[in-house]
Amino acid sequence: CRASEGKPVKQRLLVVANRLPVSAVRRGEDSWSLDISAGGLVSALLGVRDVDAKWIGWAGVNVPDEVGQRALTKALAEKRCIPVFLDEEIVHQYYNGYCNNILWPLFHYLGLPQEDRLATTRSFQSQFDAYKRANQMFADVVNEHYEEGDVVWCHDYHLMFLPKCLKDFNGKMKVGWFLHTPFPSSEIHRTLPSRSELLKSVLAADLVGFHTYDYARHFVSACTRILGLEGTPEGVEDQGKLTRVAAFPIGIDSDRFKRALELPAVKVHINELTQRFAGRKVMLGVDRLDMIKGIPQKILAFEKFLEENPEWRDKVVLLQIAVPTRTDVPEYQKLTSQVHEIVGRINGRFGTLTAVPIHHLDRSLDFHALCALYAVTDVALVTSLRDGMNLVSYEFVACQGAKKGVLILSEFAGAAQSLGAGALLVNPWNVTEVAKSIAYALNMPSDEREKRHRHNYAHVTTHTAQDWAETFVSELNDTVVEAQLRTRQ
Ligand code: ADQ
Repeated sequence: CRASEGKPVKQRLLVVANRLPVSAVRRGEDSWSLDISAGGLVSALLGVRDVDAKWIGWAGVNVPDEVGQRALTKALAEKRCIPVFLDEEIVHQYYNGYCNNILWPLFHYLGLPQEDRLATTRSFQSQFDAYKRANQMFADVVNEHYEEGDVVWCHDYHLMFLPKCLKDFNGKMKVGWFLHTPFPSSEIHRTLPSRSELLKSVLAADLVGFHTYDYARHFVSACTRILGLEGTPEGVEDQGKLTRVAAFPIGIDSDRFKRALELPAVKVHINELTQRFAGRKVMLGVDRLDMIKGIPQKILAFEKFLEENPEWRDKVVLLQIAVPTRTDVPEYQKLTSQVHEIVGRINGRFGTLTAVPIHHLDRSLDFHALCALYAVTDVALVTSLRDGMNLVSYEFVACQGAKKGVLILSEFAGAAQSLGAGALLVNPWNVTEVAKSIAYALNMPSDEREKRHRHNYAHVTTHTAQDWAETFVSELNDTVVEAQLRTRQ
């Protein structure tokens, strides 16, 4: 808190992310309906004490006319959101192109899309130019709303160019940047044609944060190897200017899950699911339908498990809930068909007239349905090929009460660093190993389950989203204070 005339004043925070936490639907020329999405970031920031936060981002819709833009801006202001308007062409080049076709696969070690590798190489420069233009548009909106003393927190790989744009405008602005994906090994980052420009613009921030120590280390070594700068225990130094680099592992709002489990509607749902799957162990996967989540690998491992453990065939069911994303992209359409094909084959192979081993749903579930599913699950399977953190693993743990279910977790998810001692860690590419872990999890003695669960539960309930946001914002404040002190000395 800052004090003003004796009254405490809340720290003003501008949160800048590609997407605002709302979905906007146009109802008329000048009317909009807005739905706030209670994502992890929103609940994290709602829980931060003494902060007065506003959001700046794209509303996810194209609004070409001024009347519509004015009406949307007004409606969003009531939700403490400020829109950045991006036209279709820039969304295509910046968001679909540079962010999702280049940075997303590269940061997850998947390389560039196989089929259009050459086309991507050809269009690289125009997409990068659009990326910089889009970042400048975000910066213009921040600059318009910035007041002295504000703290600006930029989020994710969409906005790596933003810290530089902001500092060019006002060197005194406190700017933090946090990456929600992994930061890959410097050997991977080196392959990016815009490698230096991106690193330099991120380094313009005062504080740079990652989910894990490894990602932070990769970033620092990219700066030392590619830019020739000096890495220090605190971060990266360039001509006397220190950019603090540190790990800030995200968490969830575990109380929200605990409260949901007490609701009568959720209890009814839990009872229904318990009856529906009586006599069978429930295994669960909840993922966005994205290549990084390793869904085909997970299902193939489950098939291997059924092959090798015939005694379990009618005693276990895998529920795979996969929210479709980027449905207009051919690679994602191919992934959907591939998953459907594998599920169909396994159900044909091991199903009976009354039961199938896999229930696969291509859809999102509402929060209460999701909590009920987590609660009835015996074994959760998180087999991401790479994942910045993976909040599903945390949510599953938070919803496990008496059951004390087992978490099988990819060693390539950031969550493996925090839940590693409680979970069964696997290499998702090794289906034989994952199949063995499934068998081990299903047969695990109750005292071992309890011990593992206790470890995970203690972590998830004490490292919350609110702690994450509070720590980042307070360190960002301190960093700038330190920097000012240095210049005064
Ligand atoms: P995501 O890749 O989206 O996030 P994750 O961390 O697992 O991955 O979060 C997904 C969220 O969506 C969870 O809250 C989950 O409940 C929800 N969800 C997923 N499938 C769902 C379904 N079928 N129905 C309903 N809800 C569903 C990115 C990074 C992660 C990082 C987070 C936060 O890729 O690595 O953990 O940001 O930094």
